[in-house]
Amino acid sequence: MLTVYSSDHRLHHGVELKDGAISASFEKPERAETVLARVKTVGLGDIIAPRSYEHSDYVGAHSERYVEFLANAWSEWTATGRTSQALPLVWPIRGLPSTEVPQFIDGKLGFFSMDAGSPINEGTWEAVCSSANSALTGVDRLSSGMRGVFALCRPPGHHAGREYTGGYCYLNNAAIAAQRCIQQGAKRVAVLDIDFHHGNGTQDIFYDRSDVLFVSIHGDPAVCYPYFSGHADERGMGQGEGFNLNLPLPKGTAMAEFEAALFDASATIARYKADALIVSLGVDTFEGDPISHFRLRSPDYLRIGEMIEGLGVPTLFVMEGGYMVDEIGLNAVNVLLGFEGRTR
Ligand code: OKP
Ligand code: ZN
Repeated sequence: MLTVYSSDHRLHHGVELKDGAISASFEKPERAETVLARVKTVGLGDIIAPRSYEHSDYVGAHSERYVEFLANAWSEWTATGRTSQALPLVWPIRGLPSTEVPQFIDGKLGFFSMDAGSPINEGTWEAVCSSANSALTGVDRLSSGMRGVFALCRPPGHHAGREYTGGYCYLNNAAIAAQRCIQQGAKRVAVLDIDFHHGNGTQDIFYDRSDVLFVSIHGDPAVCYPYFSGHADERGMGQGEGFNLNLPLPKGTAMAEFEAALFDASATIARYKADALIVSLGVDTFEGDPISHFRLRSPDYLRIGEMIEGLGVPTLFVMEGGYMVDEIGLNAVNVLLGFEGRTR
């Protein structure tokens, strides 16, 4: 399987607010390096750099004003004399009257974010573009006839909505990829999100559309981040009604129950008869993940890959979460080996 990877992801690194204190972010450069090392160790296939794309290639999944905000945020922030990372501190929660985009950067940061989990540094935008460009390059390879491609994206994307950052995410790489498939003539695209956390951003982007089916297996939002999205009764709206499927599972879920949910997800995707499949590949479902609450074990990821292959659809894997640095490479690449039938 072909891997698309850019070392530009290293330009982005940040800190996070956790347990009431600032600490180094779990979403760190070593994550992608560990996955890349595993791709090489098993000889998964060629590794190529993404080509470059225009900002307009991110519009569709996102709004133009949001992409502009991201591109300019660091320079607007530093223009006020600040030198450390840009973070929001006030949000347009329900009940506050104004729906206008503020003119000052501090207001914009709140307007265009769901939480304080996506800090912006000097190199953030360049890294974010390289991540989205890896997904876009993956789509372009799929359309030239490949059965499966791996976009080794970092930072991740599935919490980023049409107009907001959140949960380490800026541009929604999977959604940008799905949108490109549609632009290139696909009639139906399915996005399967198997990261531990609900892909609220992808759901947001396609919620009112029937040309992109979104299916997500994740920790129950009653007790898991992102808390405000991911319940089973969120099924889409308007044209998109019935084209959004959430399969929340309790904390502590192991492979037997996860596999049953993946079976249901697969049946829904098979009925949809998708022309292309985008997999939001998070491996924070692993039993040792430091910020998540499922109990999958390393061999389980081979089985997951096999089941995804069984759908028989050209598939782009887009890297999302996974925070136990030592095993993230093993687990992510196990999904890809399972897809390729290399299970022993
Ligand atoms: C990004 B991805 C919960 C803290 C949540 C944000 C998690 C973002 C996960 N204790 N912090 O879906 O892997
Ligand atoms: Zn996650």
